[in-house]
Amino acid sequence: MILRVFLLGFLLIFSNGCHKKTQEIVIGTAGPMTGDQSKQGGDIVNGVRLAVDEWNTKGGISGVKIRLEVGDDQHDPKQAVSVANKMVNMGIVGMVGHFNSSASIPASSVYHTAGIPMITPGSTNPKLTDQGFKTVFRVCGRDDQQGNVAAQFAVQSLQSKRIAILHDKTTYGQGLAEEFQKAILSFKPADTEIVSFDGITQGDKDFRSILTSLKEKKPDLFFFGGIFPEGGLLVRQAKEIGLTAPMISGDGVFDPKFIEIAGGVSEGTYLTFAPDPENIASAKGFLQKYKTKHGNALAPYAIYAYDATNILLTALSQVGAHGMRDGKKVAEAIRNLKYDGALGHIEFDAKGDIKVSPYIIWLTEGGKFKEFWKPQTVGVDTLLLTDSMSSIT
Ligand code: ABU
Repeated sequence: MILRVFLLGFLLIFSNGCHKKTQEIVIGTAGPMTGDQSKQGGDIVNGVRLAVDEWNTKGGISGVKIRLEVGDDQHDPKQAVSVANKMVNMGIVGMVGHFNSSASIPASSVYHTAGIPMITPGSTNPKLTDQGFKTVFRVCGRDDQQGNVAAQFAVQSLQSKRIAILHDKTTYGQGLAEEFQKAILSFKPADTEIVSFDGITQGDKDFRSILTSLKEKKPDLFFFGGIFPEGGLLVRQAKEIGLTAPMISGDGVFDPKFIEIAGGVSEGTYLTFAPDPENIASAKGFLQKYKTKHGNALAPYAIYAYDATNILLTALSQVGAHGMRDGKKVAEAIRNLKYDGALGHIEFDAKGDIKVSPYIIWLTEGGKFKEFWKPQTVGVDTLLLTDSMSSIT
């Protein structure tokens, strides 16, 4: 398999039967490109493509152009493995993806076996980098970190006493719900109780029954581990059945589609995500270029895809034409990078996680997401407090 990658790492194209040959460096990206989460998949492709186009405008890597292959895993674990195998056979020398943890984790075994480095822009489940694969990286935070921040907010700021927990039974959604629950319990709040812990089925459209049972538990807050399609419906249907407790959720719900699906009742929802790139000086150039090309709609993970791609291409350029076919060498270059990108300074730890992961709490207000609260301490990691924090009330 590694030999195949070696041979295909530079794809040779013979055009029109003549003997002109064109070399290309092939990288891949993958995520949910169709279906209910295609907004996130599309944002990721846009971020990756912007970086690839910029490199190609400057001549590619040592004069060799970069070609991007896009895979649609439909956030399905089996489809993700199939996409990963296709990517390996197409000779990619690096993967920016996948997006869903339930896709990235099984796909990572395929890339690892083939010796191909992968950097996910958005898979936050801890297992991805806890597997010990030296070729796997992420530019986002982890769910033990965001679960901890959500729990601190619930206990310290909201002073919630009765907390219900829902999740979508996926690797990400259930994993995040468990991290939230673990953090709440670890704080040992004397008079705070977790009143329920239940799963819904991703793709279902009617959650009124489970929300009605949840309402009977009289929660003052309900946590949801999952993605925006179900997050939006939960908030809307909670309102319909008279459940007044606010929802708190994670980065998977952080998308304008959540507000759209909730249909005007998303106000007062709390979400964990990183601080606003609009307030980060290093992000301004990316945001300007992205908006010129794709409009002003919020694309939360596009900037992560952009930085992940630039990190991969920087590492490939460092190891050179022969080194880029050696995934271990490329991974070592990624691990040793001190990269100043759109998101700010990025360095990886031994596992492939970013060294600093600044989760905060956002609030849905006036039909928009607004930075709302930052934690004082985080049990899992140190926070980078950016200049954006000054705007938080
Ligand atoms: N981090 C949010 C959604 C992607 C994932 O499954 O991790």
